[in-house]
Amino acid sequence: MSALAAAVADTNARCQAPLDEDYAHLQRQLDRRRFDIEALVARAMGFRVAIPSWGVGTGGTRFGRFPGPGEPRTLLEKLDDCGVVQSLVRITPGISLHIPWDKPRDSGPGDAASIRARLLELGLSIESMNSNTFQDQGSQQLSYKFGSLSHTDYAVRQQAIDHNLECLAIGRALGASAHTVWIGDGGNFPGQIHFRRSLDRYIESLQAIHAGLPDGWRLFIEHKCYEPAFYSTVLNDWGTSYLCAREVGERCLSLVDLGHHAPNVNIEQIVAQLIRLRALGGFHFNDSKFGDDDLDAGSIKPFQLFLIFNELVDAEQEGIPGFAPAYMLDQSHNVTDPIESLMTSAMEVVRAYVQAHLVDRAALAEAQANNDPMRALQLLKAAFRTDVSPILAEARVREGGAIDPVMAYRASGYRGAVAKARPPVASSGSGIV
Ligand code: AOS
Ligand code: ZN
Ligand code: ZN
Repeated sequence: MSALAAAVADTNARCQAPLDEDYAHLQRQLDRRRFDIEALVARAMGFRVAIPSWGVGTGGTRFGRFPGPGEPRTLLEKLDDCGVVQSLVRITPGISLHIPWDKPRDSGPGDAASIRARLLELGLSIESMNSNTFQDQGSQQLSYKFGSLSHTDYAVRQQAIDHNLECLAIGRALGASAHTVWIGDGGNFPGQIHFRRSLDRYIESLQAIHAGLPDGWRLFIEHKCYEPAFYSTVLNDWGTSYLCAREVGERCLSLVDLGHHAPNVNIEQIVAQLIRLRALGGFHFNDSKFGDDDLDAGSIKPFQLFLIFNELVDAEQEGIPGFAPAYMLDQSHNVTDPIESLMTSAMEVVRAYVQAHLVDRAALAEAQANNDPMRALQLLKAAFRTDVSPILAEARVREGGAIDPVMAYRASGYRGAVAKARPPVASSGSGIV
């Protein structure tokens, strides 16, 4: 038995009795409220949120990066870490890759065949691809300093398009079915960018990428109102994202990264609008206080996360045609063990999903029809305040995961073991994310 499996068995044995007690108590409470706890466990077991390959490395800020011990140095090692997350939480079998950071080698360990084999072994799959035209790579001819897909120079745009097409080819070889494009294009000075023309060029470039999409794939575009350009960004908000997606093509959809909005923006309302417009492609979950995707999902604004899932579950229960958003974590781990952060965030996301199933929707509709805001809020709060932890833990146990994933992970000694096997390297490839 592996150290991880032994740690799961050992910690689960210690946590089982308290879980049984808490589960029975919650079941009585939910029975009273006429919710079927078994149906909720099934929901939790069916939930999926993907892990970004870059999330298993330490992130950083523009001031620096403080790598942790045993950082993965190759894609195969990143997959190993993703495998640990999945084996403990059991809702994260999907992985998202970033090219060129995760570009497979041409042959030998790390080539596409060995990656596919490792994925199979770990019970993982590649779900989506991400391009990188926000950094310059040593091997490229032209710089993205002044933009990529919207650059004024046709040759730079073409280089960026070609890179995206290469991502599609790599993704196809690895079994992916979606591609996310986030660009760093924008301006730092008034007048630097011609707003209308840069958007025209961006859309035209995306159309070329859309034309190269393999069958069955979706193309996600990710808006962001600031950074790395601080005065203006080319794809600045969800409305622009929606309009661009419509012009690009029918398989192009808008992706919402929770950290990419101005303070106080009502993200759950944006989510509802995009659902209504049949344009919601997916999510990058994280939390943020002031900046970008700096903080772990659910760590600062769990009620906002719940309200977002309230919209998603409402759409799911209504059976809106074509509603199939892709969920992924996208956050920068600066001071924690990335594996612990990813597990905790995945659990916070599924928690919000299950809580959203506890909204009494008929009563909510009635409160809305009767213009009774206090009743409406009470109904949402009743769902949000329910501690669904026993449901989530029960779902993990039934799938062979850990009742307490962080406890099991620490007990396994995984980080100490990989710290020995993976001596630090100058650059881990993931850089500052
Ligand atoms: C950047 O802010 C975006 O969130 C992207 O999703 C980006 O590709 C990712 O964070 C990796 O840097
Ligand atoms: Zn993102
Ligand atoms: Zn971001």
